[in-house]
Amino acid sequence: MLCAKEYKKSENLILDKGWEFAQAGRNEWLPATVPGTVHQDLISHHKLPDPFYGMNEQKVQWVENEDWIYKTTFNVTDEQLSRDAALLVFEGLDTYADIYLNGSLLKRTDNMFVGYTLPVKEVLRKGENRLQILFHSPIKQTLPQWETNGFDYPADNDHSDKRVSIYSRKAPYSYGWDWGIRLVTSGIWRPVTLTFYDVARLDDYYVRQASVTKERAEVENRLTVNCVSTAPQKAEVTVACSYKNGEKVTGRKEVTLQPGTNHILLPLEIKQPHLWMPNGWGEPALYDFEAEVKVDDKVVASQKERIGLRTIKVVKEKDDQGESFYFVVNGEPMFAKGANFIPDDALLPAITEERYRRLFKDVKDANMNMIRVWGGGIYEDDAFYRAADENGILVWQDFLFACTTYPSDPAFMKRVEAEAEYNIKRLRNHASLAMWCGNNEIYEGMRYWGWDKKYTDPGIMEGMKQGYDKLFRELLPRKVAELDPDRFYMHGSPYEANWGRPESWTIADSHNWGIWYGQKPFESLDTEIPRFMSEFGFQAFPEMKTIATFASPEDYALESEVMNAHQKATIGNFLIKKTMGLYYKVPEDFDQLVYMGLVLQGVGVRHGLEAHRRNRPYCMGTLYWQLNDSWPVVSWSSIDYYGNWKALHYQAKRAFAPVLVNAIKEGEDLNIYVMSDKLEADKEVTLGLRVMDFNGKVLSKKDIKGEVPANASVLYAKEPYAGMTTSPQNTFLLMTLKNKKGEVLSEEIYYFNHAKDQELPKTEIRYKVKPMDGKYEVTLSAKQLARDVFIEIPVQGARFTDNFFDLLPGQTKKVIITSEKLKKDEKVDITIRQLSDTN
Ligand code: NHV
Repeated sequence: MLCAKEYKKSENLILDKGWEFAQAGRNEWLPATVPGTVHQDLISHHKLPDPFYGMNEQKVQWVENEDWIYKTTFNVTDEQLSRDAALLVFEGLDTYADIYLNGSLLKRTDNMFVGYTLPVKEVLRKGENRLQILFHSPIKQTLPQWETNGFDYPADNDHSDKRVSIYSRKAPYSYGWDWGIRLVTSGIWRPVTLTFYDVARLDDYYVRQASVTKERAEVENRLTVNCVSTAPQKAEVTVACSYKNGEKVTGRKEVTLQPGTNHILLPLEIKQPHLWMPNGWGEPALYDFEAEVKVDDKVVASQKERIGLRTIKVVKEKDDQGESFYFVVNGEPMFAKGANFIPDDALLPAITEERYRRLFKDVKDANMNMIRVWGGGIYEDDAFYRAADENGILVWQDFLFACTTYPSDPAFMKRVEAEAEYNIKRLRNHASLAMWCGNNEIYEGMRYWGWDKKYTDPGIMEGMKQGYDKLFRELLPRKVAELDPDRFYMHGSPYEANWGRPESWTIADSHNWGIWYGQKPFESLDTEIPRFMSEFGFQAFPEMKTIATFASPEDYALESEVMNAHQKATIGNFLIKKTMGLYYKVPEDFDQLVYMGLVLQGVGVRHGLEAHRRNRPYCMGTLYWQLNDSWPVVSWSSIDYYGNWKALHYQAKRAFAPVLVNAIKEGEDLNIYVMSDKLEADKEVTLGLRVMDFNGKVLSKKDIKGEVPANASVLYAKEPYAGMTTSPQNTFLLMTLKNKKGEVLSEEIYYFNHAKDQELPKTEIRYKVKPMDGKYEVTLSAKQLARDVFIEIPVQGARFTDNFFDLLPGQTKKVIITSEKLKKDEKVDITIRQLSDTN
C-alpha cells in the first residue's frame, strides 16, 4: 500500500567534529580544526613555530610542498537515509582536494574560490560514514605547468623562484606580497555541511531590484528550485518582505515543480520604501525577505535574505574636462571615502565574524562609505558583506587577479567561469555591493611595466594581451551581464589613467604611486588630481607594542634581520626616511623613528584625502592603500594586524568628517575650503579664524559669515598669505566653523611651517587617569601647544576615542580608552609622547 509521505524541513549537520589530519605518507594522525588550514593545525600541535615571529617565515615554507590528508567520521540514521536526497556541501576547499566518502571518489577540486555541492544519498550508509580529503601540494600540482609553459609569468609578488601562483585559482597574496608573508596554505578553509531534504531545495534565491524610487520599489524574487521527485509535484511558493516596524508585503504562487531545475518568479512591490543609505547619509535600512516552498502544506525549503533597497550607478560621461567617474546612490552623487581592503589574515580561517564586525566599525567610525576588496586577496566571507550592508559601506569588488597576466587556456577559463558564477550568485543580493572590477593593475602592467621588453618573443606578449581580453573583456563581463545585470563592471583598475602620464588623468580611476615609488613630496597630491583615486599610499611601521610581538629588543633597529623580514617593500625604509626628512628632523632612536613614521604617514596620506575632497566634483572619490594587515608587518595600512589604529586611521577619520574646513596656500593666498558630504546645507555659519602663538596668545582674529552648501566643496574664504603671521615658526591658524546654534561643525589647525622648521615647546602634558573595568578615561592638558600627542598603552587592540592629536595651549581633552582587557584594579602603564620629544 502506498502511504502519503510526511514531508519535513531540511536537516543540516555541520561537519566540524572528529577531524584528524596527517602528512600524506606518514601515518601520524593528530586532531584537526575544521574549518582551518594545515598551517594552523601544525601550529596548534607545536609542529610549526609561530610563522609571524622573528624570521620563522623561512622555517615554515616546507609545508607548501607536502600533501596532507584530513579525515573524519559521522553517523547517519535510517530516518536520515529515508529522506529524498542528501547533499554534502563544501563552502571552500583550498585548493586541490580529492574528496572520498566511504571509499568512493566524489570529486577532485581545483578552485579555492568556489563551493562544491555534492549529491551523496547513494554513497551514505547507515551508521558510521568515512569522509577523507587528500590535499595535493599546490606547488607540486602546478609545477608541470610552470616547467612546460615556455616562459615565466611576470608575477613579481610571488616570493619564489618558481612562480606557479598564476596557475592556481588560489588567493594570490598567500604566495607573498610586498606586505605579505608567504604561507601557501591547504585545507578545509570554509564550513562543510551535510543536508538531508525531501522533494525540493532552493538552489538559489535572487532578489533583483528591478526599480527603486522613493515612492516604490519593484522587486523580482527569482527562485531556483531543484526538485528531486521523479514526477511533477504541486507546490506553493511564498515570499515575504518585512521591515522592523512591522510593515509587511507578501506574494504567493501555486506551481507544479518538474523534476530537476525550476525557475520561479514572484514580483513584489514595496510602497514608500525605507531606502538603504550609505554611512553619513542616514540609516542603511534592511528588509527581511523570506522565500518558502511548501508541499502538502509543509515547508520543505526556505531561505532568508536581508535586503537593502537602493540604486547605485556609476556615471562615466564625457564632460568638458574629460570623462566623469562617480557613484550615484539613490539619485545623489556620492563622494567615495574609504580604503583598500586586503585579507585580514595570512591564515584565513582565523578571521571570525567578530573581527569583520570590528573592522567595519573602524571603517564606519572613520567616516568612510566605501571599501575596495582588492584583487590579490579573496572573495570575502558572507559575514563581510553582511557587515558592509549593516554599516552602509559600499563595496568595490575586484575579481581575484592582480599585478600579473594569467593563463587563458580552456581549462583555466572553465575554472574562472565556475568561480564567477559561484561568487556573483553568492554576493549579488547585497545592497553594499556597488560594482565588479575584472582585476587589479594587469592592464596597467601590460602597458607600462616594461613587460614588452622582458618578453622579446612577440608571440608571448600578444598571447598575454589576447588572454587579457578573453578573461576580462569577454568572460567576466558576460557572466556579470548574465547573472547580475544591474551592476556596473569594468575590466580593470586602473583602466586608463596612469600616474606617470598627466594627460591621462582626465578620465577614469587612478592609482597614484607618486608619493611612494615616485619619491615625490606629499604636496604633489595637491595638483595630481584624478577623477577618482582608487589607490595611493605611504608606509609606516606598526607601533612598538605590535613590533614587540615579533621582535626582541635586540632587533629594534631599522635594518635588523628581523625587522627586514617584516618589511617586504625593498626600498621601503629608504623612502620613509627620505620623505620624513622633508618635514621632520629624522630621529636616531628606533622607537622615536617608529612614532615619527606613524605621524608622517598620517599627515601625508591625509594631505591627499583632503586634496581629493577639495577637488570635487572633478574628483569624486578617494580610497587609500591600504586599510588593514594580514600579519604584523611594516606596511601602508591604517590599522595594524592586532586592530590598533595607526595615526593614519585617525587622520582619515578627520579628513573624511561630514563637514571639513581645510586651508591651503595657493599662489599668494591662503585659500580656505569647506567641504560637506551632508545632504542638507548648513545655512548661516560662521568661520572663526584665530592666529595664535604656541603659548595660546591670540595675535589676530576674524569671523567670516557664510553658508555650507550640501554635498559639495567650496572655496569659502581667501586670505592674503603675507601678513598673516610674522613668526611662522611659532604660530598657527585655528579655524573654527560653527552653525547658527553655535555648534562646532569643524575645527582644524593650519601650520605655517613644517615641523622641522617650528620651535615646538617641550610642554608638560598633565594627565589624570580614571580606571574602570573595560575602560579608562584619560584627561589631558598642556599649557603650550603639544603636537601629535600619542597615548600608548600595552593592550593590543584597545580603542581610543582619539589619539595622535594636537593639544591646543590651555585645552583640556578627555580620551576614553576601551578594551575588555582593561581592569579597574590592575592598572596598566600609560605613556604619552608628543612631537617635541623627538628632537
Ligand atoms: O606596493 C603597494 C601596493 C601593492 O601592495 C598592491 O599590489 O595594488 N601597490 C603598488 C602599486 N599597486 C599596488 C603600484 N605599483 C607600481 C606601479 C608602477 C610602478 C611601480 C610600482 C597595490
